[in-house]
Amino acid sequence: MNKHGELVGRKNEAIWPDNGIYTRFKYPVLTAAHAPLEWQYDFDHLANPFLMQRIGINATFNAGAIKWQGRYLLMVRVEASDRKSFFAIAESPNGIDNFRFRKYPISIPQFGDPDTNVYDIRLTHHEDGWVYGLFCTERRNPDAPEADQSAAIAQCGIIRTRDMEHWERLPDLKTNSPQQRNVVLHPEFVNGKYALYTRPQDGFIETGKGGGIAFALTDSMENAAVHDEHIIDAKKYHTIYEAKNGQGPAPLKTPMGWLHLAHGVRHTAAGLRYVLYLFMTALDDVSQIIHKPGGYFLAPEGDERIGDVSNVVFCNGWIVDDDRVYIYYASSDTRMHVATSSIEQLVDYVKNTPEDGFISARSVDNIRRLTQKNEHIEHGKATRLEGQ
Ligand code: M1P
Repeated sequence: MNKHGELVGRKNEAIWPDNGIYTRFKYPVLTAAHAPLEWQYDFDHLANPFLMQRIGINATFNAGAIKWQGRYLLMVRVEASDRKSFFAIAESPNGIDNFRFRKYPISIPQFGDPDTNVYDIRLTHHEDGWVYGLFCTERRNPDAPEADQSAAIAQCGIIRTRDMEHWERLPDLKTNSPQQRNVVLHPEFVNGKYALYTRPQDGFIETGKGGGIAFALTDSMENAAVHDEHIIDAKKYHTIYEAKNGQGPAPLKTPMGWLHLAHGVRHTAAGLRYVLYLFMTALDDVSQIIHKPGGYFLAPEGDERIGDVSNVVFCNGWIVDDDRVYIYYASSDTRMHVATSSIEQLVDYVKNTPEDGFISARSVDNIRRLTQKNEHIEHGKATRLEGQ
């Protein structure tokens, strides 16, 4: 078998011991090297006598996810060497390895002003029957001076499909915020409307008075427009989400509430650090947070720390299959990984992990309380042994 075939067909291995919350895997599920060779090389010997790579693939990351007709599908943000991102679907029979890209990347229909760049799609199989893909569409800020060639405007683009093959483009989401990123569609109607988690922000980089996870309703997805966004999970001083945060994939329904996965961003001397955290909203009010563990759920480890944008983990796709949850996260804007858990474990985690007390003294209290509890358990064991 050739090297590409070996890489794509490599069996993944769970890493033990895990932390009781989720299990990581040894190999990334997708890297730039997984991209089909046909995308990169002209195999016509006469036209390409040196067998030169004609098109470079730089990274495969930030994938939306869905289980479709028995297979695990990732709708991956592929970034070519020209820095443009696009979407391509990779499929696996088991969710942890053997992800293979479909023959062609997806051609997103244009709507109005063409997208300069598209990224970070969230897939939602809505109860209206459509699978929606909400993604970030980026265009140059037309008001930026000529000297500034990096000022951009980010907004939420929308596509939908019934077969994961053919995509219909809908008009971009309209909001009152100058910029939007990390917009996610809730899978059920709320009060007869479509419900969105949004991330309003004042500037492309600086979030200003925005930067938290907001909630909003729209009457339709054909002309999606929200008039009122209210922040339900704000950025906060000296937490893992002090700079900004964003909803990850669409929330998962459990008997106890809706499980949410999000990313939080903090400042460090070495730049921004992105980690993942979980929270739960109420079944009867999907904008009401009822459990929110303190700290991060998953942070970059080992090789995950290094990449094009180091010290980042980002997740916009997870799949629940019976009770098992497949969490697809990207590291450092470079490659895709999977971690597995279960609904039961994740619900236990959100309910029983101490909340953030926002001051060091409360963190110490939590550790002392747990240590004392363990002391009693040890003492009880010793007493039982003496009595034997
Ligand atoms: O580089 C880290 C991430 O930065 C952005 O995320 P956010 O809008 O939350 O800051 C996005 O560009 C994302 O794709 C990227 O992974």
